Amino acid sequence: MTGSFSREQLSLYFIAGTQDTSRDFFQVLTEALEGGVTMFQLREKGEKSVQSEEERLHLALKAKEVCSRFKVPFIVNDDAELAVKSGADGLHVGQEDLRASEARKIIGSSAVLGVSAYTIEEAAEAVEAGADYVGVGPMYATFSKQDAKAVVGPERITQMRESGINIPIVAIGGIQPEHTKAILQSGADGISVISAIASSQSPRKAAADFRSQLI
Ligand code: TZP
Ligand code: MG
Repeated sequence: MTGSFSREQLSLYFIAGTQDTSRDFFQVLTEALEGGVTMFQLREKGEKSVQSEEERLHLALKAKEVCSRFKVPFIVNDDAELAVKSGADGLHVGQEDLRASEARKIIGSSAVLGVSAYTIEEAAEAVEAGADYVGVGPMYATFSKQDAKAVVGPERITQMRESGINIPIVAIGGIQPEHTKAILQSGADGISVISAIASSQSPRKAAADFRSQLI
């Protein structure tokens, strides 16, 4: 795994799995990358996702290949073994997944490690465990995560910054292009998006709309 990672790469972080797209998954991914996505996370989750280990590896290898054409980091959600096997650039874990410190041991020091943090305490723990960035949300109401917690809004990011969390932060949950400015003003380095890009009729245009708000 490679480990070059910068705050700018979090600007427009697209997250998706096959369950999030009604059209061909790789077509959607390619168009999103053409529109200006700066990082991608493969998040196969739920009943409609690909279940077999072999198929997941195939999917990850292909997604990694597509991302590498655009020089965009490829991150795997939850599954450290899949991240290693596919040669992903990094791994993202939630609070209910593998512990961040364990994840770091498995993926090594040069891979990118992202951790979901709902509270200031969780963010501080993630920093301690060696996270490269934290994902904070839900910012707004979301339909893409069944067990999503109550909305926290951009204020939570401001609180984290005020309490001294200084690693890169990416906001998540219900984000539309018009939310971008408020989120960046709260202290985030970028936004992560599932449905506003994955369910769009034109993922390219959706990604470009976000990009135009990020300047
Ligand atoms: N974690 C917190 S909210 C969320 C995740 C994975 C879902 C974000 O999806 P969307 O469609 O951008 O609201
Ligand atoms: Mg998870």
